[in-house]
Amino acid sequence: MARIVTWSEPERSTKMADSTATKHVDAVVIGAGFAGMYMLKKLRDDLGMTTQVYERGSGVGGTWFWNRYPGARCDSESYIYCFSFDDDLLQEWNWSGKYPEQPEILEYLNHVADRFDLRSGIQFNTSVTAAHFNDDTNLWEVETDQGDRVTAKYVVTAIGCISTGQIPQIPGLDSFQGDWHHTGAWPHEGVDFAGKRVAVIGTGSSGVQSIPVIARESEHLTVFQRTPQYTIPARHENVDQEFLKEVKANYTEIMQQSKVSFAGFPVEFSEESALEVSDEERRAKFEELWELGGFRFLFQSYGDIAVDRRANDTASEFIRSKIREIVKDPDTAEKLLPRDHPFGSKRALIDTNYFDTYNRDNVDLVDIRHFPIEEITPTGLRTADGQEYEFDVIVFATGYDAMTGTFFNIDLTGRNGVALKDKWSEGPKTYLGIATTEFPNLFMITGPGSPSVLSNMPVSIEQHVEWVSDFIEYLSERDVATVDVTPEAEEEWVQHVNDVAEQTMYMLADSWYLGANIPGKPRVFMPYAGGVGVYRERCEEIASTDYPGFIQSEAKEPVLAD
Ligand code: N01
Repeated sequence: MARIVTWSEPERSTKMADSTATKHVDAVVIGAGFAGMYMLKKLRDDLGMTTQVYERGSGVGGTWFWNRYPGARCDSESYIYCFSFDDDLLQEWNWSGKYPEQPEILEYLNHVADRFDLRSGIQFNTSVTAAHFNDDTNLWEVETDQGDRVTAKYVVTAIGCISTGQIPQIPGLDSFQGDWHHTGAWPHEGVDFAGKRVAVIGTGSSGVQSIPVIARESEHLTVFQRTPQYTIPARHENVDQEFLKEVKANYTEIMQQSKVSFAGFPVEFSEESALEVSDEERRAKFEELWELGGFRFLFQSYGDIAVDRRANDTASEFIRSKIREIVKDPDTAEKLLPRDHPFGSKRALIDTNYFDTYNRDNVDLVDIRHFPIEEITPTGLRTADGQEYEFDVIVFATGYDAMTGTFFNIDLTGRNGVALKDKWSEGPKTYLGIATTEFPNLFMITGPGSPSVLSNMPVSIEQHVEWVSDFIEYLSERDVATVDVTPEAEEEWVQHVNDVAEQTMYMLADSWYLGANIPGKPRVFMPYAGGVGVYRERCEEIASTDYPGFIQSEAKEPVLAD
């Protein structure tokens, strides 16, 4: 088993609520990132429900509160990485970077919290430890690590998809005399790398973003790579103010286009085939998109690179040729060439000077595919070929127990005490990624089985929050006591999620989408790959036809627990 990163802050409140008192609210929301913040606004302000949000951090922001590693920024362009629900908010906020940096996103979310008085509904420094559905009262009984006891008709999880960090279980970490950090639990005061020998383990999004910055700041950097990556230059720059003006003049249409698009971005996807053009034409298009930078290379080159291996090979080989071109040392270039999975089968990456970083004199690359790290020693680490390395700081960019890990950190039980962990022991099972059978009145924002991590997150988050809040309003108007998913609807959806995934390249890589990064985790493709627009249509159809697939039980007076 991997070690799970403990997320805590030194300033954590010592105040404990009176553990004997139970309060009642209409809804408990877990988490105060994009999802929890908007959910609070919808339930408390728009529907007038008593709503309590619990957030483990000392501030809002979720992912963007915790991920303060050097180089952390979003891969979605800033003008579409934001809420769209309020026109004034869209108009008044000015992004400075084309791809927003972590501090700027956190500033934005703090602005949203102030603007809509969200902090008053959030209890910070508080982790929900348990949520049990009581079959007699039809209420959720929620407990926190601060001693709170609360009953609620509804529980909404807004816990993020990638929020439980994992550190591989390598013996000896406790003996290490230097400092070590996981990218997702980065110290707020930052880490001073000056004059230090640093190891970065992992070359996913967090590694690829932090490696170039740490290389500049440290005396020496050694990167430990298990799987080489395809990554495209981001071509980051300051936001063009003329462009921003144009965006603001057309925000409604831009956001609407994103909502019905494939991945939550206002771009047309190419429908051309990479196999129906000449080699010269294809190379010219790849070159043009490489120069333009960002996800365009994936979205706007050729439609079949996501589904056809031969088409994909053309893009994969182009990127390999770029790596050979950029990286001067042929041995290092060779180690960096991704060959064991197709482009786009793991999370697509964009970078700033990633490959070029390996041309620096103070950077080394160690391939740990064949000789894994065997032990962390007091002074560094040792790999399976007997090589010893010495470090002052080790950075774990080793990812997350994604999509399900954070659910399992909560003792979550539904009808008849069934534990979610047991129910999902062979992989997550949901209807639409929003609800799961035997867990009545529990809604998940961007849960497994929804487009979530395969999309521009704020677009998918807003869609879920609005759908769930419309559903809760519908249920309240009809005085429904509990709503649960039918086993048939769940089975059918899970099958559909699997069928769609089978048609994609995603099945050809060992990725966290499939749980492959966590030893012992079932190999199941967790997000929904059918696209944001198609998914939205399905959700809307369900909402407009009295929610087939859900069982609405007759109203009965809830009995408040003592
Ligand atoms: O984590 P990852 P991440 N021994 O799982 C390696 C989002 N995100 O934090 O590929 C050695 O992608 C692992 O190797 P391998 C985004 O959705 C977004 O980087 O499994 N190595 C891999 O290289 C992203 O996908 C943004 O063989 C081990 C790395 O560690 C997701 O978060 C920024 C290992 C982990 O990569 C997670 O990204 C950051 C072991 N035992 C994150 N275990 C932006 O929007 C793992 N590795 C920009």
